[in-house]
Amino acid sequence: MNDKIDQNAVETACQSLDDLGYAIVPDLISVEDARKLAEIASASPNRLPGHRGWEAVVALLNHDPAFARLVAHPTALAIVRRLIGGRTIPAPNAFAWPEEDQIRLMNCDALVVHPGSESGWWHVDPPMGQLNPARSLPDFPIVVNVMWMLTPYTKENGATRVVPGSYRLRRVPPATREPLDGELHACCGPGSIVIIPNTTWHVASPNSTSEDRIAIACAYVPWWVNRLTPDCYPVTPETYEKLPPVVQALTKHQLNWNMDFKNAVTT
Ligand SMILES: O=C(O)CCC(=O)C(=O)O
Repeated sequence: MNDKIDQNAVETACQSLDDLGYAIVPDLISVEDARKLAEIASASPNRLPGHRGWEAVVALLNHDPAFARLVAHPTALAIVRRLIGGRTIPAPNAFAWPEEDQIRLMNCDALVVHPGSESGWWHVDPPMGQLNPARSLPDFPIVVNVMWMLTPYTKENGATRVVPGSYRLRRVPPATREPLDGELHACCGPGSIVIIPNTTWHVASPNSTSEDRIAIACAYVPWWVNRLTPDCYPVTPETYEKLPPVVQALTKHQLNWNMDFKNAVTT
């Protein structure tokens, strides 16, 4: 599969991220390809439960290298680089990190909302919620979550909700599962992506339909972050050997991660 960069989509998404703090890019892969990937993800046994009815299917690259296509999609990577890649041109007093190593993959997991699930809690992704709450959050993201919709994303089946503009508030949302003023559902079709930097307030919604809602979350960090939480699962050396070069470049740091979790995993 040779996915091409869509420069117009990159510009439109970056404008939306600037204005609203999130972006939707429709139809980056076909509905049929999305359906096949949903089937593969659903067959993986590596699961971590979250709130009732929600679970993460973790370390998908180890389950099947087919997910490398999503991790490496050039349109998604171009948007992520703009958000967290940093400078590309050196200055006399500031070097530029090599462009090909500016971003790295933290994890590639499926996020499944089962029928009858409850709402999640409003949050911003780590490490924002773990920073000193007496201080303002940074005004730049440290993690960018690119969520690939493999099923439709609707109000009824648990589309992620966001509060547009919340990244300007530079604080963690209230600890609630209730609707927040200004919230909206990030609705779109299978094969689309929703991009949520970890400065934007968001939450998983309840699923009142009879089918799973399935997304693949590819979370990226800048080169200066290695492992964000101890329970990020690394690609195995065997998986690494099978990955295309662009995904090897995004995951090579994971080869140094151990699996020796000393604390309860975070979900
Ligand atoms: O599954 C969802 O809709 C949201 C997931 C989420 O909040 C997260 O991955 O941080």
